Formats: sequence, structure tokens, C-alpha cells
Amino acid sequence: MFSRAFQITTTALRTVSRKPSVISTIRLMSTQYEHILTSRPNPSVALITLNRPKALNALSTPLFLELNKALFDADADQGIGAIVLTGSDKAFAAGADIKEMKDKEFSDVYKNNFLANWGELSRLRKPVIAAVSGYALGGGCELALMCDIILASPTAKFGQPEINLGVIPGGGGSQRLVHAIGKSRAMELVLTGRMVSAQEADQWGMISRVTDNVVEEAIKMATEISSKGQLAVQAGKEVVNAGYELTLAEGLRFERRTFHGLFATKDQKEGMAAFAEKRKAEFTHS
Ligand code: CO8
Repeated sequence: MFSRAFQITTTALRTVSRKPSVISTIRLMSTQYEHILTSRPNPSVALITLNRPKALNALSTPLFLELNKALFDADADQGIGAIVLTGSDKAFAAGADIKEMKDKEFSDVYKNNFLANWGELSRLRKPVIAAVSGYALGGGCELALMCDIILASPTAKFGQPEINLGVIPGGGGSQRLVHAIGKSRAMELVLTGRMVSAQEADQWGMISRVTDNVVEEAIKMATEISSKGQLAVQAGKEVVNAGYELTLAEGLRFERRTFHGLFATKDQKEGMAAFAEKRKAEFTHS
């Protein structure tokens, strides 16, 4: 993966100088991380892999700082259209790092707003696809829920086991689950800590689908999204997410205004002209 990334980087280096998107590509590739891996499976997709295998990708503060940096670098890179976030076969992430948390006091966590930076993923403008295999528990489940689309392999197990530790979800699980699967099922997960299989999560509408080769499928989906007009992709993400927060009437008004706004783009002219002329659209993201 890295050698492929390196190949893209060196190819890019040869053609660099005048192209800002290529320069930021190099920045993404050249950052050294300890707890995550970053690569570019193809020029338009960033792949971020959580990499603390011995701790089942427990989400420590240093890991999260690296993750946020990699995510925001990818978000700022104009060559990238979508981001895939994954873990290992055994664990997407087994939650916040319990060993890091166990001795903390209320005054520390409250004063220092412990783990507040977890929410930053939801500020990204580009789509993020979670490719989940193995355990996605506690903060790991919440991290998947913060992504825009979840694909799961048949081995995936989702759960909010915080109740077994004497706490509750703190990274948005109790709220996002209510939206995703309804109150009764969310309540069951939060109060029992039970893990659900990929198949059950699929039936519940918590994920998009169960698939073998989940990372490849996620990259394929990210590549397809990247081939669309990026202004429309960004707008699509924005309006769907607004559905979480607005009333139906406000949401419909916001969607209509955003739809109208896209008529100011070259991509709308190109997309509709290409349809009428029976050819493939060449979007310029402008
Ligand atoms: N934190 C730290 N270390 C962990 C974690 C974790 N969450 N999960 C696993 N590990 C470590 C184990 O301690 C073990 O390390 P070692 O080899 O040094 O003993 C190693 O990973 C392997 O784990 P196991 O031996 O336990 O592996 P098993 O295959 O037997 O079990 C399980 C796998 C079932 C996943 C088990 O490890 C487990 O139950 N893990 C804890 C799951 C959990 O409770 N997660 C919730 C954590 S709390 C949380 O996420 C709150 C989020 C709040 C966010 C707030 C944002 C503002």
C-alpha cells in the first residue's frame, strides 16, 4: 500500500510545482504517524487505517490527534474526493482507551474537555466511508457512526458496552443511534451493552450493507463518489446531514435553496448538457 502511495507521490513530484492539489498530496503522504497508516489507493481516495493492533485499535488521545490531522489534511487536499477509514480484520476499534481513562477524575475530564476533539470528524466536508471489520465497540462504534456511510464485513460486531464500565457513551452514540435505529434498539444497546452482528446492524438500518472485501468495496465506492462533481457531492453531504438537526420544513427549504444554488455551477451546466448530448460528463468541480 505504502509503495503504491510512494509511487503516486514520486510521479506527482515530477509534475508538481504549478499544481496546489499535488503539493498537498505530497504533504499527506509524507507525514509520519505512529498509530495510523495513510495511503492513496488511487489518486482521488485517501485511505486511513487505524493501527494499534495490540490494543485492538483502542482510541487513545495520541491516536485521535493523528487521526484528526490525517482527516483534515485529506479534507483540504483538492485531489481527494472521498476518504475511507478502516481498522484491522479483528477490530475497527474496541473503543476509547480504557487504560488511559481509568484513573481520571471528574475535575480533569470536565476542565480539560476530555475527548472533545472526537467530534471533529463530523466537521469534514468530504464524505468519509467507514469500512468496518471485527469489533466496533464504544467509541469505535461511535467513530463509525460519525462517518457518512458504513460498510461492514460479515465479521463486524457493533456495540456500546460502556454500561459494563460504569459509564455511558460519550462520543455521540446515544444520540446518533436513536436517529439510525430508533429509540428502543438504541436503548437496548446502551443499557445492556450487547453486541450486534453485521447482519443485525444491516437489518436495523445502522449500516449501508454487509460485504466481503469491505475495504476494497469502500475504496470502489469512494472512487465512484470522487468521479462526480465535487460541489454537488459536498452539497449532498451537507443537506443529508442537515436532516439530523432541522425540522422537516426547515430541511426542505434548505435542500431547495442548496439545489437552486447548484445552478450557479459549471458542473450543473456540464452534467445536464452531457445527458442531453448522450456523453459522459466531464466535471471540473467549479
Ligand atoms: N482500551 C484499552 N485497551 C483495550 C481496549 C480498550 N477499549 N480493548 C481492548 N484492549 C486491549 C486489551 O486490554 C488487551 O491488551 P493486553 O494484551 O495488553 O492485555 C488487548 O487489547 C486485546 O484485548 P483482549 O485480550 O481483551 O481481546 P479479546 O479478543 O479477548 O476481547 C474485546 C476483545 C471483547 C473487544 C475486549 O477487548 C473488550 O471488551 N474490550 C473493551 C471494549 C469496551 O468496553 N469498549 C468501550 C470503551 S469505553 C468508550 O469507548 C467510551 C467512549 C467515550 C467517547 C467520549 C468522547 C467525548
